[in-house]
Amino acid sequence: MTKSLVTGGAGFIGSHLVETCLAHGHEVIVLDNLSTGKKENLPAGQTGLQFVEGDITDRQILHQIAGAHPDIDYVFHLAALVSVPQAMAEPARAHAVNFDGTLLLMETFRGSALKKFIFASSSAVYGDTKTVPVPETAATQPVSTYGADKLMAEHYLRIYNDAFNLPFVACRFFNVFGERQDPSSPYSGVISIFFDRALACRNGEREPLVIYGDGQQTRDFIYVGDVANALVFLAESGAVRGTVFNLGYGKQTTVAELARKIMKLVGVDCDVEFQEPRAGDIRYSAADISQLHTTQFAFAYSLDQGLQLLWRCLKGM
Ligand code: NAD
Ligand code: UD2
Repeated sequence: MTKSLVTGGAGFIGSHLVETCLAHGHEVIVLDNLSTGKKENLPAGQTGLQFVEGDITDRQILHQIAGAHPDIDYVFHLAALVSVPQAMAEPARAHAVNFDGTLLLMETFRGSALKKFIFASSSAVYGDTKTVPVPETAATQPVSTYGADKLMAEHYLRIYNDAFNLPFVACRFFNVFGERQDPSSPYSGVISIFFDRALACRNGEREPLVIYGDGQQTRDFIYVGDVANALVFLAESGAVRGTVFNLGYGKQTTVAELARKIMKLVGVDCDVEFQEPRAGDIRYSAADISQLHTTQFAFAYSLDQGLQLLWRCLKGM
């Protein structure tokens, strides 16, 4: 039986990945410190799923897991301190998790029979690139400590791949959205915030939906179900190793258009307030996904289908 370790498995993307791994017949061990994740995100009482509450920076826990499970096939490494403002406010703390934690995990599996180490990287490695859509070969110039740590981890993965035969795949996620994304922080994903606002508006609250800037900035929004599918596909594809992939749909949507789509789905016409652009906001962002197209992977969803699935879930809550 295939065995997978998912760090950050109780988080937004991680919990979807766990479901996909289980659906593919994997036995799954989740390692999560529940700093932003929740145990309730994981399927309850599921056979083949083991939850370990612990920190990726804890050497002892990593050795315990690797010792108890010498037959782990895949490590999906998603645990991270994901808030960019927090990573800027506390660079050393963020680095300890986002880089040192990743290195510890690589080191734990050096010399093991691991088939692949799959790393959740970010479009943040590019910084404010002028190349849109941006290919993986574009210059990387992160503008945040978060992006710099993700990039440094990619470099180490390549070195471990080449020098120590630890196969890896790194996926640079663009803007991921879907069920279980937490809308509660001002830096939460814009889709979760817009749905939250639109629902409040539907319930008669008068708080406006806020667009920072003129709303013409673009993002490449990708539904979490496709991210989870891609990660498992790239893990299981024997021929794929030592490669970095962009993970987006390769399509740009403006924030204003997104607001319209969400209000239409929810059936409301909320007040929209335009505020000053956010400091450091990137103007245009989209993935060049030619590299992903060299594999047999096919997306199962689209932005509109993902929005509909998310809306169906929120309606039922
Ligand atoms: P999330 O906060 O929901 O998930 C992160 C998970 O990691 C949480 O469950 C958290 O409790 C856990 N965690 C954090 N620090 C830990 C530690 N030291 N030890 C053990 N567990 C720890 O965020 P997410 O959006 O699901 O992000 C998952 C991954 O995807 C992250 O690596 C993030 O950098 C990357 N990513 C996400 C996006 C996006 O659009 N959401 C974009 C680019 C990259
Ligand atoms: C994403 C990541 C961030 C980092 C960054 C790197 C998420 C949630 N954030 O930030 O972690 O990797 O990329 O470039 O994936 N907006 C509004 N109104 C709102 C909220 C947001 O107009 O209420 C705008 C915001 O100013 C931005 C766009 O929507 O122009 C997307 O915002 P976001 O926070 O969802 O994601 P982003 O791309 O800024």
